[in-house]
Amino acid sequence: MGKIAEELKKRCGKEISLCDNRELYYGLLALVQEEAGKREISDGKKKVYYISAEFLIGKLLSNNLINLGWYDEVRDVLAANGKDICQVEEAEPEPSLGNGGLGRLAACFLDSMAGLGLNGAGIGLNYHMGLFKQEFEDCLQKEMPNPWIEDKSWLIRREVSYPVRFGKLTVHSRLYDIAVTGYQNRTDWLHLFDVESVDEGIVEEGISFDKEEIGKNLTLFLYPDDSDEAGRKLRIYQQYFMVSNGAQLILDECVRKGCDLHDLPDYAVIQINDTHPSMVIPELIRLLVERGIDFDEAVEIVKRTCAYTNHTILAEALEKWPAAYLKEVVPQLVPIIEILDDRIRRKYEKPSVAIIDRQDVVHMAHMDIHYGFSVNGVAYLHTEILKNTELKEFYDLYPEKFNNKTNGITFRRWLLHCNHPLADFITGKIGSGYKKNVAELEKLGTFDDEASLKELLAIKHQNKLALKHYLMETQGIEVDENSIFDIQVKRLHEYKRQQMNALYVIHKYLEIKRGKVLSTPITVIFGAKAAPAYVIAKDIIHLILCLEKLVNSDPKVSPYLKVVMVENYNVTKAEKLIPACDISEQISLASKEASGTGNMKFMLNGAVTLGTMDGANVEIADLVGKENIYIFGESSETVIEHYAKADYVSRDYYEKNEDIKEAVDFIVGKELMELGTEENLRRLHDELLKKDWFMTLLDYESYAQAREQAYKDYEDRMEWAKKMLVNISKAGFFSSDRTIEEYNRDIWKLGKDEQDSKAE
Ligand code: 26Q
Repeated sequence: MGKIAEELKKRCGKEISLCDNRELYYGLLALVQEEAGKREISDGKKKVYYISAEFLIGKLLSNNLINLGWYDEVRDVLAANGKDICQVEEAEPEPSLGNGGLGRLAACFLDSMAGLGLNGAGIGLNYHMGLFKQEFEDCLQKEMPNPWIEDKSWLIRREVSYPVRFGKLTVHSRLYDIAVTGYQNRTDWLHLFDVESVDEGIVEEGISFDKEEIGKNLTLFLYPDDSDEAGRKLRIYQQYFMVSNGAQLILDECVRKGCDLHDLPDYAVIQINDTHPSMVIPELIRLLVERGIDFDEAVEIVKRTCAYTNHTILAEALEKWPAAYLKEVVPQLVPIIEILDDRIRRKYEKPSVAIIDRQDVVHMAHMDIHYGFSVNGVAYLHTEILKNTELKEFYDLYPEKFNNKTNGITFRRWLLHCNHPLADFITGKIGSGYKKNVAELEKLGTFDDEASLKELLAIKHQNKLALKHYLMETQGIEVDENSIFDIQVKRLHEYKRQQMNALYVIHKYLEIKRGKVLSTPITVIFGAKAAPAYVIAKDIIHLILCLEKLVNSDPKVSPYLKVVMVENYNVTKAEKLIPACDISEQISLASKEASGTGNMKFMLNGAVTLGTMDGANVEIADLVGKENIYIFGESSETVIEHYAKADYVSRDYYEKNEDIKEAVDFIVGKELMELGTEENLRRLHDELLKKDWFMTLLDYESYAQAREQAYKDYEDRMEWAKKMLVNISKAGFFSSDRTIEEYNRDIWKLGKDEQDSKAE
């Protein structure tokens, strides 16, 4: 018996063949945790702290096994005992410590940091319920709590606790760590802070709870509903709790390494993931002064330690807090923020660059830009828009601070783990080198002979079949594996324009009804959660669920068209959907999607993008060339101009185009009204006709055209397989290893001695 089998048997306390999947999961968890603990990266003077309100890590077992190089052996040991590793994976609950892209990016970054042997850590919060679990009832989204912490979990309780003061209330934290195993390398830690007084019992109906009892609710949920005042304040409590703990941990760690706090920037660099952790700036200043450093110097030290990443240009997502809230929740920070603001006002005339505005509202991003040394966007276009439009006034002040870091994804999870057949195919063609050095993926491009392309198509088919079974098992929906799988999965937001996709579905439904059948059937798959208080987003979900009912139960239409709205879309579901995708919908209004990272995952798994020139789609288009992507829609310049002139009128497009009019009016037609709720459907119809803030109708015509073209091209299977091959072979650029190397080269500058690329 091999060593792993023996050790696993020991952890389980009985023969492997006698264990159930849960017992095996716990046994493997214990084994992995022990091994990971032995590989800690503790050397190196300077360390990067990635501080983020979200780490959407997904399930960890398989990913850790792959990174440790144990996966194949464990799979074989289990199989030899009549067990299936996929079933064991099912026993693991998914931690939902993030909303979407920003949180998932943080998780990919940790994986790459550890894989590159960088001395780094994540700092965040241990939400007990995480993001809500989505259920569908009467074609509506219902939010339910999503507890994920079991008695045995990846969390390691540490004997570390800090006091955190909120005015008169002081709470004491508790640190939990999760090991981040690096691919063929060593371990970094994700530090998640919690309070022991949290009470899961205060959750009432759905995900509502008493927002006043801070001690009981502080780390209960990820971003509780911010639609009322108590919710917004709770968010400030959470943010301060996170940054105060983080700052105390960082200072302690540096001092322990022998750092004189005057030299903090030689020991620590703090990457602020969007503005959610921005209070770390005044908090660090406060702590440094408390530890004897002069205020002016503390400001300079912090300025050389903190770097800020912007993930959005949506005005409503840029955090601003009324100073009155801060005075109530974190009174000790307010005088500091006032001094920081006062210095800016003395130096720069423009009121628009102040930190505190005339309404006494604090602009978190402004504080980050003035008092950090780096400001980065997350894709080329996004950074250009920040520099030239959104943050232009700041760019004029500090051009040297601005830089781009195009997002990336970890290939370990998004290829090696989620798509074994494709990973094996690639390894068979070009060897394993690409797993560590993604640039080697380009070599795959030469394998465009008929036999290789057929293999590639067969792999896609196999993955579609697996998804078909999964959808049947989980939602009882039958799809045709020979249809085109056209997928849009991401958070629900009007700017991402799931409603445009839905309008096309309506159009197709009506065409088929009129007898225009398709040579290849289509399966349109959606997956999306809407923020609980985002009314129109929930109306769009309602529309999609009504369409799902209507289309799938229509005997004339359903052989050609199916609609699936995947319930509770999360990382685990993404891992099943992405490998099975033919067409990847990336259809945001140009200028609005900072980057997108789903687009990269789909590309890597051999899907062809249908998208606008937005976010990282621009870079995908550059890499694959226009034959291998379907681009449509107005450019970001045109869109930005429409906003500036306020001259977009959706009704004009509705009146001009018969297809648009028909599809839009179908939303309030009798078929859907019979299935759905009038209030929701009517509100959505009104929104599209009277507002359409994200210009759905502007791009509809060119969208429908591009989509038709893609479907037509799909018919030539060999030509399509070539597009798939190009997409996969050009995906190397989007490895988060590349992104992290750039962060380190340009921002963090961890020296060579902080990097240790050898496994122990
Ligand atoms: C702000 C204020 C109050 C309450 C909540 C928020 C809030 C919460 C979450 C604001 C933003 C977020 C999340 C943003 C996000 O996920 N952005 C995405 O980041 C990805 C990684 O960079 C990009 O690829 C996506 O384009 C971007 O939308």
